[in-house]
Amino acid sequence: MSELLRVQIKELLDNSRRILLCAHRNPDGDTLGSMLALWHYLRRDHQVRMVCCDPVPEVYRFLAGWEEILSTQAASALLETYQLAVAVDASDLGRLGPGGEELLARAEKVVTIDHHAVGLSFGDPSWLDSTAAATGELIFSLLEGAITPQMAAALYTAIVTDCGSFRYANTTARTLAIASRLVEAGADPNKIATRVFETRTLASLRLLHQALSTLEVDQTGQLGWMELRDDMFEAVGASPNEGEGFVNYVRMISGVRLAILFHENGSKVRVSLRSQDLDVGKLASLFGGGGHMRAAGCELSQALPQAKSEVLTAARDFLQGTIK
Ligand SMILES: [Mn+2]
Repeated sequence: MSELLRVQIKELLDNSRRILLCAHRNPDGDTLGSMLALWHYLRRDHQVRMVCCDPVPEVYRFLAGWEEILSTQAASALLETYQLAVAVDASDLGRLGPGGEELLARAEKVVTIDHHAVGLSFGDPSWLDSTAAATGELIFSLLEGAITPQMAAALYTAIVTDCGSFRYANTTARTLAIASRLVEAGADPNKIATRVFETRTLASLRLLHQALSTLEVDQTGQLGWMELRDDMFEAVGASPNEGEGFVNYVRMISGVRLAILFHENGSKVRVSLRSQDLDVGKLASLFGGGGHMRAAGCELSQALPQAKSEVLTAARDFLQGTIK
């Protein structure tokens, strides 16, 4: 199945002249690296446009071509039409953010390439492989044989970020084999790790300090949570994406099986869920969200105290096994 889709999508890419590539909102290394690798491949003999509703986080601004990524708004204003649109690392239309659906309507055909465990995808065809640690793995298999050093760096970044530097449960022999091939093709693991994992702004560390001061663990020791609020960002002058990955500090507490980050964002609360052994995708789906078994999220249109209380109640039931 996967092989058939790979061939079919490769043909569509090679035979379409005007192509739109879409990353998901709050872009991470996987969606950006996957999109950039496709862009480098296609730009040689196609008209190709990259779009993302949110700005590229500072840590990924070393990847060649990132400046070419337009906001959804800027791309819409061009009134272009496309023969093909490709959504990378996103199968749910909402993940493309405001204006995403309207932009896709300007394409004759829409395909999705993703590794999230979702029920239904908007793509036709939709290449969904939840055994892949990252969408970057799928893009690698599409472009294998044509990988330049710039594409290798983008795909290595995609993979190393989604598998937590090969530490997460999604890391497989295939993940490592592909990473090895990408290093052979010119990706520099030390340079990428330094940029992505070991370079932080002072504001982001001050933000972490503030967030950690809200850290709580319940009496069972199995449920941990933390808050990130709008006022914290203002207090330290951090940009909106600088709280990325903070949920992992909750996850690493010894004994915690379910880690939650409540990220207040205007009138909404974004909830990140992590676990070492539970299928948190199920918990996220109770609130209309989704993701992977060990990493998922949802968004609630409620004030922070209400959102917290609802999610924590469900989380306790989930841990006790009353929600399956
Ligand atoms: Mn991904």
